[in-house]
Amino acid sequence: MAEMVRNFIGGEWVEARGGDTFETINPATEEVIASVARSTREDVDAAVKAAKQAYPNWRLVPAPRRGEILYRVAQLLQERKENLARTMTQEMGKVISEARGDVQEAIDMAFFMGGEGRRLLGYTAPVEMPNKFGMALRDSVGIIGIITPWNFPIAVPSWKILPALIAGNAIVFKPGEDTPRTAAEFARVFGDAGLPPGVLNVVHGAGEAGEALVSHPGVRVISFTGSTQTGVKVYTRAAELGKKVCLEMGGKNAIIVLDDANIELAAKAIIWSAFGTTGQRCTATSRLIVQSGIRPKLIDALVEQTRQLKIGYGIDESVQVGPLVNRKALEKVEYYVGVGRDEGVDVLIGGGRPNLDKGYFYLPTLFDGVSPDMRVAKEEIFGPVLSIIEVKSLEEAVEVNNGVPYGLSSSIFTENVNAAFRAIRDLTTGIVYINHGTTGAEIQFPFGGTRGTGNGMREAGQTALDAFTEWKSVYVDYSGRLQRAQIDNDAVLGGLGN
Ligand code: UN1
Repeated sequence: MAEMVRNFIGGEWVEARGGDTFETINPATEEVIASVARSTREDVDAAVKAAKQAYPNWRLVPAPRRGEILYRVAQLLQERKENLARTMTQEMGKVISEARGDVQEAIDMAFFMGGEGRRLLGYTAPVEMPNKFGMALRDSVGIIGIITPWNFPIAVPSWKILPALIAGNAIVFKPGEDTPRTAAEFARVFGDAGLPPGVLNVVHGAGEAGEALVSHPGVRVISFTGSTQTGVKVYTRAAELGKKVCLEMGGKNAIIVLDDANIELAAKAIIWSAFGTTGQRCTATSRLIVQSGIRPKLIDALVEQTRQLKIGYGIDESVQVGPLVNRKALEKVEYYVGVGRDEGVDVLIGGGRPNLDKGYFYLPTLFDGVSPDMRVAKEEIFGPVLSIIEVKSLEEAVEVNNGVPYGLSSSIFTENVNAAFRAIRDLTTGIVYINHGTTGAEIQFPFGGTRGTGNGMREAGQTALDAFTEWKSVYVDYSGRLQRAQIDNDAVLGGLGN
């Protein structure tokens, strides 16, 4: 019997008010895992109400105390890491070692943001008059709406929930509809760590719940990670309502390999970045930009290593590539492989489904002979497909790298320090790697991208706090009299004259 996954509202596990449900499916076995509350506007309303009730007390809990709860969250995540990872693999298909890494990112973030409880730094600066003091403080915003995808079902929510909490906000969280059970177990950790009821609420569901959250007048900030298509809708709707939005959307990330690169290192990094998580990372490598001299040897190595990848159910420790998350995702990959073929690419390996009776699997696929203007070189496929583009020089490689609508991550393999530093200067992505694949960002640095990847905000690091705080500038006049500057200002504003 499939279990029931409920909403978490005001510290209680509750079914959707209308009683509707949907199913979550194991993409490797196609078995139903759980029946899940399908939330409507009413459920979102109830969650916002619970958050509103909890917020006034939570914002007054001293930040170091809030930080202690986050440390406790980190410890519980450590204790439950294996179970959380297994649930994740069952629910969305990434291989178990990667699922452990996903939970680890949340642990790292909880320790990091717990520490922010003793910082949340503002600043003071000199002021113009004697006996006057000025400071800028980070203040909480209120109720935060968080909408996340299924591909990093614990890491990505943690990048939003933890900074929002340390800053003293209350949250309504709508997780991806493919990973509700993982999200529910993650939310349980916060309750068990002593977070007061109503500070973090979870509503499961699809578009309707998401739309209700974005449109709710009680929610001041929306932090969204997901597809560009949905992200743009979120941004548009939120703009009408004057809300602050933090967007993390697609990527079309490239690894550049120059002739002088360490070929073994480059090949391994390309395989891992392109086919890890079955290519379903926004940081995944979907383009290889390779200089002509090294190209033949590198391609031989890639074809050989791709052939050896073990595909299957990621609960098995020896499996390296799991399934796509659902049938729709699989069909999207099939569609794009068709587009590639029509555009005249050369399919070096893959290009079809493996011989397995069940599951949404697709063979890791290498496209050669790709030119930068092809659709497969510009559009996000979000699957195990790597497009290989040949270039003559570093300059051309940089131009190809930068010439896509996205700007999340990029990488260059070279042993030449001058080339590496030129790349750091000229690659226009939010994240740049030297001699390392395009994935694996660490939580203490800003995470996010340029161009169509986002809207200029960044997650992780201290910059994460920018989405979840308002600056409050405070002036304290301790002179005990009306000072000259104040009179001057009043004169300007109120026409008092001198
Ligand atoms: C994502 O793909 O949505 O850099 C996040 C990485 C991970 C996070 C990726 N730390 O690959």
